[in-house]
Amino acid sequence: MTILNVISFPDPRLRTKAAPVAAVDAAIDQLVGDMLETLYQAPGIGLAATQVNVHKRVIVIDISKDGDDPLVLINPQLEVSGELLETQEGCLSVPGFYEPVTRREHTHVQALDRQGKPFAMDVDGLLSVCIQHECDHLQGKLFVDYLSSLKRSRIQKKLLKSRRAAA
Ligand code: GNR
Ligand code: NI
Repeated sequence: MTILNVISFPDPRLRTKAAPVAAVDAAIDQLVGDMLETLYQAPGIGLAATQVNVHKRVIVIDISKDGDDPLVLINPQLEVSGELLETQEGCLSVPGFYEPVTRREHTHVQALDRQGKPFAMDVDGLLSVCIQHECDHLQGKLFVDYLSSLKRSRIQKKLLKSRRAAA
């Protein structure tokens, strides 16, 4: 397995819309394995293929404390419902920034698992937030898009500055 490079805001590749996976084959299994390794190493609670510059509808998530409960979503389809709730969100592609984002409470998701088998689940809480956040990535959307343009441009400026300093 390989740790993949996670691209960060404002990289325009994060704006790419991911294509559906046509077949859950060995190449997709390898991608899922590499994404899980990248997620655990980061560490993070979710990773969308978009963030590793692969523009396919693949997501990996693990919100468990011990990092031993991976959830793989291929070609996810979401229906959100319920109350609006605000959560502090962060993103591996926006390192170091945490800001409140308002989303719907419930998520119904249908997807294929790592074996290509369809499944569905209804979730709330952090898992619901995380699935919505990851599905946004597959559409080229980032949590900073929910913030004011002033906040977003400040974050962009700081990230570009720290990247220049690191280079
Ligand atoms: O690791 C992550 N933590 C997180 C916290 C609150 C809301 C969403 C997230 S997802 C993020 C990992 C990431 O960037 N996934 O795309
Ligand atoms: Ni993210």
